[in-house]
Amino acid sequence: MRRAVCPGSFDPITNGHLDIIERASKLYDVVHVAVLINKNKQGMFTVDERIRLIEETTAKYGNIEVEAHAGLLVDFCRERGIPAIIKGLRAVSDFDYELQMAQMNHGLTGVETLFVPTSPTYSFLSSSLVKEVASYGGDVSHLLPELVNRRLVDRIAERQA
Ligand code: COD
Repeated sequence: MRRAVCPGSFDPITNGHLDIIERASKLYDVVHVAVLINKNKQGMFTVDERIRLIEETTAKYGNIEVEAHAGLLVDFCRERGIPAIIKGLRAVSDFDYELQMAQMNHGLTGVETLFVPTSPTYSFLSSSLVKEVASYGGDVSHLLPELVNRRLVDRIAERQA
């Protein structure tokens, strides 16, 4: 069984994430989506909410397992026998940090990182930008799965009430 992991914060999942997950799902038998918990970062969505949004938007691929993880990504991989991390690369600006993480992770346990070039449509897209634009009333519906866009608009309205 060939396994890989797509890790991230997914706060919330965007069409850019989905594109990478979908492409990984065609290359591997099982794709684990790991929602990494960062205790120092207050998210827009709780970890459980992020997991549910990922599960609902990736169910159609049929081979995705979604879990939260607090700690090192290499430990997530080691505990599950996952040999490969899949990362999307948006631009040269992503490369420096992604390369450092890939080399550190490989040095720690030998896990490989594979980079998938983002689709040009999503090369400017990040969860943070989407949240910022939406919080000022901008329309980001073309950048998110419909369900995620609805939840984001509702969450911002709740917070601004
Ligand atoms: N197009 C393509 N890919 C995208 C896009 C897009 N528009 N947006 C995001 N992605 C991909 C990228 O590969 C990105 O790395 C990944 O999705 C996750 O993105 P985010 O924004 O949800 O999550 P990040 O960048 O905050 O995630 C960083 C990690 C949580 C993966 C990282 O910090 C980590 O591995 N943490 C665990 C602790 C650890 O092991 N630390 C040591 C690292 S050496």
